[in-house]
Amino acid sequence: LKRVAKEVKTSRKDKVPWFPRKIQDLDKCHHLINRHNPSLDHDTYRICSFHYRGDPLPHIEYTAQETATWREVYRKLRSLHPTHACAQYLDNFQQLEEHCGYREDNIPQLQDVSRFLKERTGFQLRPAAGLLSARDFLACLAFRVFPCTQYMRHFSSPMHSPEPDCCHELLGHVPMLADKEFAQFSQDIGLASLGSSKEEIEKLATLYWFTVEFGLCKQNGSIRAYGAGLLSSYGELMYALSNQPEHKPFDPEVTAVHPYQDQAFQPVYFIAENLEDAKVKLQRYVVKVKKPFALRYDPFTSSVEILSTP
Ligand code: HBI
Ligand code: FE
Repeated sequence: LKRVAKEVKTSRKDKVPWFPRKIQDLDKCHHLINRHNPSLDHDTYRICSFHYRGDPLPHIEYTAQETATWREVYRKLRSLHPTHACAQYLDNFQQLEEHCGYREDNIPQLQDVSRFLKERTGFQLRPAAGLLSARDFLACLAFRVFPCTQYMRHFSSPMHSPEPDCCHELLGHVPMLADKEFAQFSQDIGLASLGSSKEEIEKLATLYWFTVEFGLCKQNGSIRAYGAGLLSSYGELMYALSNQPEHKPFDPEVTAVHPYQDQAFQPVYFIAENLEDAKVKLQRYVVKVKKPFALRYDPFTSSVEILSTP
């Protein structure tokens, strides 16, 4: 108790919010927002549990109804991807079909997907019981851990889910997390968030929103989607690449403070030259984020070293 009191006192003095220093600390990063979503029926909650590091990823027996919802979403999205998704997404999706049981009649298991990602980019999945706070969510990315919901959206609206669900994670995020540039980009947003102020977290969450969720990029003279919110939404994917919304070039300074929409389609999307360019631009942006210390990620121990303190 004395030690805790001392830590609280020190962190108050320095005004640095607590943050995880090593991957094991992520067990303390699962604060949920809207814990009980009325759109998810009672049965869904059999799939919402807290997960601690080291526990095996739960194997879920999905019901016939859940699998039917998956099939519908899978078919519909797959018909659009060849013309709307970026090349990295398409290539990795093919790998997931070969190695991880991605099929219209099978919902892949997180254990298999996590093992695959670990081999490709070092990312691993951690089951999440719902929407995490931005701070906790971004902190996980710093350690190449991706929080992943495992439950299925309600069957009454297969093409829409108000919260992330396994369709969004598996069909939206996972293929991109197997890409090296994208993995580094995601981790860099996460590392920038550690110990940052509330205002800075808000900017990083906005950057995350317009890139990892709703990002577009140029590819061979056309525009393609790499954001998971687009790749997992038939309606918004078509709309984003139509001439209806505004398209602006990705510029972290501008993107980080742009208002965003989480109840309807975005009025604006940001287009990156390519994923590597987005990564380089983000790296230039995050070094300017003011913090009283510098951090270095050590991949051998999955921990962050504090390089300088005030
Ligand atoms: N939580 N489980 C989960 N999945 C997300 O994609 C997610 C989240 N919390 C916050 C969040 N995304 C973003 O909107 C940003 O606030 C980081
Ligand atoms: Fe998401």
